[in-house]
Order: sequence, then structure tokens, then C-alpha cells
Amino acid sequence: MAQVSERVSGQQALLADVQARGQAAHSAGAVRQPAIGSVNRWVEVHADEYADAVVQSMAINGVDYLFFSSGSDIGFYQEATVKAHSLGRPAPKLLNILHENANMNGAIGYAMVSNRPVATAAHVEVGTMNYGGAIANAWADDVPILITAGQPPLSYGRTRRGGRDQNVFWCQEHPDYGQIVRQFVKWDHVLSPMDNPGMVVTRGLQMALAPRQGPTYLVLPRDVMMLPLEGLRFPSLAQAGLPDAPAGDPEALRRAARLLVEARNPLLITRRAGRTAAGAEALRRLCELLALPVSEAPRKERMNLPTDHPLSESGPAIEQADVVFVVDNDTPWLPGIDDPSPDATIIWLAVDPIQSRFVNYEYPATLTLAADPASALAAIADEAEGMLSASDRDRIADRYERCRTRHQERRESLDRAAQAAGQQQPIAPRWLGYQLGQALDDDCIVLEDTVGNAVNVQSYVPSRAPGSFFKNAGSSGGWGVAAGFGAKLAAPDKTVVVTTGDGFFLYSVPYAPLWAGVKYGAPFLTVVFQNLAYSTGSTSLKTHYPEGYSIKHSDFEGGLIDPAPDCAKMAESVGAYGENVNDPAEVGPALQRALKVVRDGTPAVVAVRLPQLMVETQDRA
Ligand SMILES: Cc1ncc(C[n+]2csc(CCOP(=O)(O)OP(=O)(O)O)c2C)c(N)n1
Repeated sequence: MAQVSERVSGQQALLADVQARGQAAHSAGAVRQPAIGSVNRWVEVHADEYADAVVQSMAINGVDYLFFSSGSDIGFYQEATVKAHSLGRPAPKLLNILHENANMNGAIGYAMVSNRPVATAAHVEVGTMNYGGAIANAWADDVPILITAGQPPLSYGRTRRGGRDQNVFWCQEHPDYGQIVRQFVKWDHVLSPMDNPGMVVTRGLQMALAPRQGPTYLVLPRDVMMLPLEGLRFPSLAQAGLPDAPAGDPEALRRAARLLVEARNPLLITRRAGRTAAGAEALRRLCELLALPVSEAPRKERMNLPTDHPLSESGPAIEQADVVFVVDNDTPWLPGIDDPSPDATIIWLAVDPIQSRFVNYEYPATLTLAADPASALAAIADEAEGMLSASDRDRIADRYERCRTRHQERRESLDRAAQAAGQQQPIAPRWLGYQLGQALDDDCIVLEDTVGNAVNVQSYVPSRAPGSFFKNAGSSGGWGVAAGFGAKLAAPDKTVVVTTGDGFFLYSVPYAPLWAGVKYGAPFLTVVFQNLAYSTGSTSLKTHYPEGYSIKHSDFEGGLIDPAPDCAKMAESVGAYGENVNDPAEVGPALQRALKVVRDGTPAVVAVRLPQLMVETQDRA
């Protein structure tokens, strides 16, 4: 039956780690309260105030980094983390991030690449709001982040440590902090003096890590965080437990296997089957067994099938497929625009295949499998193996060969098109995609944050190993640069490369993650596809108002980023390396120079000037 997936064993590895950290932190004699019932088995820590317990609970529960953006209400974090480290107690490393939006996007990048939980800290309601759209990114990508924010103290002046001593505290008070983010988190809570602060952190992380994973929000009033303690016992994740993703109904998995074995012209569509290494491996095995071609267009969000695999992008058009197998993809086609045939059999597989977070969902389904994709794909492959007749195997082998030919033809045609565009001035977008593909090797992790140029990245930049490619599932622009910083923290031995348009580069408050990359020795390369426009305000506008007033009379006012900001100087201003590239012959050498700088320890930005959208023709792969 279902094999144990890496995501599941990842949970178990995390629990084993938590168990070990709890034991290491355990210190007898620090607690005065009587041990009642199961309390006897809880982790026990030294803690002089609530904040000490909060940071120790984070670390014991597997949080290594606290992405922190300053505020008068959250100084307790600075004190508690350094105090813990000075006294040899567990605590996450506090990272000073100069803007909350970069803080959250950095935490997302870290969690995506490490497959570990992470925590953030920001100043009251305004810091929470500055996390901004990045919270929606965490929600959309199921990222296990314990988001925290301070809250102004309620204690009357001079009556308690941390009490009201600034005018600003009155205007920061609101009836319901959780309401700010409740549509984007799985759980939220305001820490009260009655709470066990260690247990509350465990609960916030347990909720974040339980499938379907996602962010949680914990609000920490300053005076509560400064309340005294004399040690504390609390359950860690290892004691509270963490559920695995469902393995799926064996009968339904068998039915899926039968439908796929009998398919004549199948197509598998995925974005995130490779969210874990086990998922990518199970996908490859099933696809090879049944010659299932895989489509990741128009966007993939993880490395699923290696880009050089014969089954990659070598399948039929969706309307030609008789069986469409949708694996971890919330919108595999646009209803009413590029639907599959009404006669097609449609199988859905995801932890939450009906996308219960969406309000409307009009996609048809023949079979809906609610299961961890890694274990379910492995189980379907096991079942299918036993069903295949000799004639099935011959038919499937023929299909495999047809896919191999189509894959090869597509690759050659893409490469020819790029080489033919190699002399164009301004630089052709596909030439940049192609040159980037040539420059990167299997040592690289790519974080892809382009919009209009996604096709040029996805077509030319190879990703072969699990965990080597990430794209934001959310829609809040400006994720990439900060996520690159977080990714490098998670994978210090890898070369991290971010691809972004100029619009989202600027949205990413790039100085913040680049500065952090310099300060914390976490170098990464950012490649800017600089087309001096937002596709939303230029190509999109033209689609909807081709003869409109804006286009005729204002030259796309609101849609262009012209004059061009100097991205290289922005990088240099915080101690990173920057290059602007205008010559097509310089694209490859500039990328190589920047990669060397990054590998030598300094973050780098290469901004490549492309034809301006709408003013010159966009090159499509
Ligand atoms: C926070 C946020 N604000 C606005 C948008 C709307 N939006 C979607 S794509 C886009 C343009 C992105 O520009 P750029 O990164 O240069 O990409 P390109 O123009 O090359 O497609 C904008 C503004 C968004 N996704 N996120």
C-alpha cells in the first residue's frame, strides 16, 4: 500500500528533532508549580518571564529563525533571545529585517526550502499590516509560519513592568487584532496572563504544521510578555503530536490506477507534486510506468518532473486528453477558456482537492482523492503495476516514444528560437532565459517571481533535482528577493538565484533582503527582467482597451516604469554587487561574474534591459 512520503517522514524527523531539543532543554528544579497528571511528561525550561518561555518553546519546537522587524512593543524578543543564547538555553536566531513585507517573504522562502517551521515578529497592528500581501502568499502556499506581532500594554503606568509609558499605545489598541489577518491564517490568539506561554507557542506551531499546513497568528502584549515566571513546563510538539497527511482511500486509489492504466491519451497537470522529494520521486515513477506526460504550464510552483525528462511538456493539448489527472494544482485550466473535453475523465489529487479555502470552485471531477500526493502517487503506481497486461505495456511503450520525440522537438525548437534572438537589441527576453539556463547548474535553487516572462524562465531554466525550483503560489508581488534571502539561510551550500520582473523587484523592497543578505552572510543572485513596465498596466490594459483613451492619450500612464530605476545602484547602496546589462553578448558573462561574486559571499543583482512592454514587441517562448 501507500509508501511513507517524505513529507510524512519529514514530520516525523521534525518530531524526533523536537524530542531531542526538549530533552536538552529539560532542567529539573526550576519549577515550583506542582506537576499534575500529564504535566509530568512535559518539557521543563528555565524562564524568568513569559518572553523567555516563548522563545524557548519556539526553538524546542524546531524554529531556528525569528524574522524580526523592530518595535517598542517587541523589545522582549531582543532581550529573551540574546539572554537565552548567553545562558546556553534554546532560542531561535533573531534576524533584523528592515521591512515587514520582506520579513514575511523571507520567512516563506526559508520554510519552503527547509521544510521546517519558522516564526516572524512585527510591531503591533501596523507591523502586521506591513507584512501585507506576503501573509496572503503564506496562506496560498500552505507555509507553516508562526506569525507574531506585539500589542500595546494595558497595564496602568508604573503599576507593572512593560506597562503604558508612551502616548502611541492608545492609538494602537483595537478590539480585535486577529481580524486583521483572520482570512489568511488557520488559527489566531492573543496571549493572556492566564495562558501557559510555552504551550500557546506549541499550539500555534501544531496548527501551522498540521496538514493542510499554513500560517498562524499570535499576538503578544508587551506587559504580558514581561510577566514573571519561575520556570515553566509545557508540552512540546513531540508530546502534543502532529498528524500526518491522509494516505487516501485504498479503493479510490485503485480506481484511479485503473482509469490511468486504461487511458489512451492521458495528461497529468501539476504545480506542486514535487513539494517534497518523495512527491517528485513518486510522480516520476508513476509517469514512467504509465507514460503519463506532465504539463506544468502555465506555471509550476516546484520542481516536479525534471525539465529534461521525455515526459515533460510532451503531452496532448488538454482538450485532446481522455484522462486528465490533476495533482496538487488548484486551477489547472481556465473554465470557459481552455477546458478539457466534456467527455474526459478527470481525477483530482491533493490534500485538499476541492480547495476548501476558495469561495467558488466550478471544476468538474470524476474522482476526487484527498491524500498526500507523495504517498497516493506511490500507491497508485503500486496498484497499476499489478494491473498492466502485456498489451498495456506495449501501448504505453509506444506512447512513451511519441512523448520522447515531442519533448526533443520542443526543446530543439526553443533553443533555435533563443539562438536566433541572440543578437537582438534591446535584449530579447528569451535570450536572457536561455543564457540563464546555460549559466545555472544542478547546484542552484531557483526562486521564480516573474510574471510576463515566466514562460521564458520556465522554458529555458532547467530544474532537475527535487527542491531546486520554487514559485510563489500567492499573488502578492515582490516575494522573490526576500524569499531568496530566506532560501539561502535554509540551503547555505546551494547557489540561490531569484528571477523577477522590474515591477516585482521594486515591490520587494529590495534593499531589505539585500541588506540582510550582506549582514548575515547569505548571498544570492537576483536577475531582473527589466522591461520598464508592469504587464498589468501595459499588455493587460491593451487587451481590455485596445482603442482606449489611456493608450491613445496617455502613453500607458500607470503602467510604465520609465525612466528606469538603476537596479545595480540600489544593490550597491546596501553593499551588494550590481550590474546593468544592455548588450546581448554581455548577458552570459555578466551572469557568470555575478555568480562568482555570490559564490564568494556577496549578494548580487543583474538587471537586464529588455524591450519595453507594448512599446516594443514582447518576445514569447
Ligand atoms: C502586491 C501586489 N500589487 C499589485 C499586483 C498586481 N500585479 C500583478 S502582475 C504586476 C506587474 C508586475 O510587473 P513586473 O514584475 O515588471 O512583471 P512584468 O511586467 O514583466 O510582467 C502587478 C502590478 C500584485 N500581484 N501584487
